[in-house]
Amino acid sequence: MNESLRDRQDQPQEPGILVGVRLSGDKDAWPMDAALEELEDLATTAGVFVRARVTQRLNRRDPATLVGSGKVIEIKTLASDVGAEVVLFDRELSPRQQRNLERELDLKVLDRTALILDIFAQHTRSREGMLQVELALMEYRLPRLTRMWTHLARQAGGRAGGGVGVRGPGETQLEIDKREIGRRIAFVREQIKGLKEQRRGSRKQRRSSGLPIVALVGYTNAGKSTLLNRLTGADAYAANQLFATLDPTTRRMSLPGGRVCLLTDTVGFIQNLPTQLVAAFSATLEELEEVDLLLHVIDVTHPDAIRQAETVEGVLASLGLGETPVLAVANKADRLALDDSPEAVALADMGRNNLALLLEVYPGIEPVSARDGAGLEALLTAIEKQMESLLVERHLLLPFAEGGLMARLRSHAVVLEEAFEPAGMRIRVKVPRYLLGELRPYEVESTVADPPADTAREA
Ligand SMILES: Nc1nc2c(ncn2[C@@H]2O[C@H](COP(=O)(O)OP(=O)(O)OP(=O)(O)O)[C@@H](O)[C@H]2O)c(=O)[nH]1
Ligand SMILES: [Mg+2]
Repeated sequence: MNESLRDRQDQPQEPGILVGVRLSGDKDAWPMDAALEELEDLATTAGVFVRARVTQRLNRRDPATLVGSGKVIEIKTLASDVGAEVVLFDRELSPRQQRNLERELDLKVLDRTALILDIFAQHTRSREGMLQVELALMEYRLPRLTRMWTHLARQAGGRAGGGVGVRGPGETQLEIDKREIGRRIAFVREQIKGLKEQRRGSRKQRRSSGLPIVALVGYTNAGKSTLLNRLTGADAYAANQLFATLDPTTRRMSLPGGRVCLLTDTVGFIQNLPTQLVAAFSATLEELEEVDLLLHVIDVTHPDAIRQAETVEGVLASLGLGETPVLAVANKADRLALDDSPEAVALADMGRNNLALLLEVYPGIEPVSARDGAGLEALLTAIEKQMESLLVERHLLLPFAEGGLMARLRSHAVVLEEAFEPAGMRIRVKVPRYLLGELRPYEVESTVADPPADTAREA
């Protein structure tokens, strides 16, 4: 269990238990222990204090209650022994299974999807994010509307009330009949469409600022927002919670050579993302399509660092970002050096072991500490080098009247040589591709014997 995650929770906590279920045919699934650790982190983030765990391996699922009737009785006894009020399943429950389980256990029963939705409902702030979460909640709850749910929802009456799984902007809708919800779903979809257009507009604007864009990606809680804050002086919300960031921030970042780029945060990834949330995610992840470089932030001290990194790679590939250059960052390296307590020693050992494994996959991985700043200069230099490798070389004769363009070249490009001539500045420069169109009118033949422009890319 993630003790520090639990320590920082400030909201009232609901006592609960976790139920892990594996079917014999489950392929690609995370090992039960790792999956339950993560479920506990999700539960803690959502405000549940986990008091016990139950696991079961099944040959076939029971269509009525997922687990067998004997297990249901075991869960009920355990829940009563530890005083649990909520039972969390590490597996999607059908609406029927959820209803039956709630009836038989006489407790609130939620699955992993409901838990993640609950966290999203608590953490999102932007209008588009709220609408996306409302849509996902309505779609999730519609087939699950039962007396118990509507009853709880009525009690809730606000974003924070009602406990885990019944919060969020959707709950007032639970009091209306399903047809009304259907109408609301259509309305929210329209609103989202409108906001999406707006976002495309502002994205275009950002692109036309001409600055290269670097995006922080990675598993949830890896330290992306902390790194953004550290590198740009932003004050984005960073916390020991899963999905702390749902509405990402973008800031300007200066590189050691004086060039400037945009650094943008993103929503954290997680294994086995519930389908209802893929749309909500992909909305913000669309922004990644135009990114010049991805910084893959890995919490090198996490017991599942390697599996998390693989999950992130999988999500990036599924988003069609397989070709975007990636620089791996091994974050929380400050925790590798602690040596005061046995726990710290064990953590540091595991972290070093992770780092060694990661080095095999990402030979250029940069160990850093977003918290204390160690390794960040080397990281910035590596970013700059990566960006430069994406530049192409051009020879230009720039009229003196184009002072603005010259200034942009100085901040966006690498000027290799320059000389005054009567007609303007003759310069040899390495430029990012997005400036090529603008520079075309001023391109001239090389005067010195230089390598042809195309080979400059590999330089
Ligand atoms: N020790 C240590 N802790 C760190 C470091 N970087 C981040 N953290 C902690 O890790 C936790 C998560 O940090 P965030 O920056 O919110 O992580 P994130 O990747 O943005 O997470 P989500 O937005 O939830 O996906 C916070 O408690 C940070 O203080 C680091 O370099 N060292
Ligand atoms: Mg964050």
